[in-house]
Amino acid sequence: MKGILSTAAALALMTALAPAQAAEKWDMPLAYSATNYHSENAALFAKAVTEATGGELEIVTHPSGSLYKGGEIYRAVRTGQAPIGERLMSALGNEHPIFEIDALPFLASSFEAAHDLYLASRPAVEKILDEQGLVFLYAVPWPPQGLYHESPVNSVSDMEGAKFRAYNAATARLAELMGAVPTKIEAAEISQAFATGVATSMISSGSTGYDRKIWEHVGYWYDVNGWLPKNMVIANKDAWDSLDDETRAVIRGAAAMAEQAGWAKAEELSTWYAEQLAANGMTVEGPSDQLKADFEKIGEIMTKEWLERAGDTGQSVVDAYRNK
Ligand code: PCA
Repeated sequence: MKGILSTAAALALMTALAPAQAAEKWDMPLAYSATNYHSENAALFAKAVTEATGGELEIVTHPSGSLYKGGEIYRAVRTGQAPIGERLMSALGNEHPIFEIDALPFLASSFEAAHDLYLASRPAVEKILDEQGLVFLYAVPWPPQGLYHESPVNSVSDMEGAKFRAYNAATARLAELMGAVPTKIEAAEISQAFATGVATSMISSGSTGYDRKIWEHVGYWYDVNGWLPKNMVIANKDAWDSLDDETRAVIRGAAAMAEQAGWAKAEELSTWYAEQLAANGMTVEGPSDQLKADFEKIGEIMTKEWLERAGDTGQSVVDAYRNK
């Protein structure tokens, strides 16, 4: 009797455990709002993987920095606390200057140029990620970056002393070169920073201004159109290596789809976001000739400084991009 019972108990236990052992769940931290197209795109990617693997690998997205804040995601994935995640590439300049290449003012300022720059830099990015125990999956751009400010800006000298919200070292340096005072603040904390007067200006896309209802705090957006920074999705290499070939192929396929859809979406929404800023009462304009010239000068300084830091790797990527 005792033997039969324990056999039955063992069987019940095995059936209960079997699916749980076979199926795996990957939590995927994201830094930006659930309704932002990057997050929606990542959610579609996650759903595609979950469905194509029949639930064997379930990917669950956690937007708005709810699982890890933007500034923590890279480390979380690298150390394996999260198997997969999305991070703004240009915020990773401390890891390697190559990650900042898409935040250099006026190096690539259209979607087409940004895509060329992406293709030229991807091999170097993949190599560096690999050395850090990470697997590159896909990257999607933000729309072109513009200047948000509380009052009209005709030249960079109008930015003197402004409290400037920066999202990476490059935008902090840009603020310094404008004579503004930078503070690094993640997108999720923008509303609070502007509401409390910690920041009064920033450079970002129409997308982030729209997500954060920036018209509640500032009245002007100048479409400087200087660069298109990207978010990338990366996986932890140990987690990746633990998957079978079939599952990895499914992820690669879903990543390629997400990348293509994401680039198309960013471009499609770019004008729409600017229209929404205007519809909510903001003055939305191109930069004055003076402001544009000032930014171009700053861009030259920043590119020169970056090339000094990025060495041969940086130079060869810039060459590959320019000789395309
Ligand atoms: N939005 C992000 C990065 C670039 C962008 O357009 C942000 O402001 O944090």
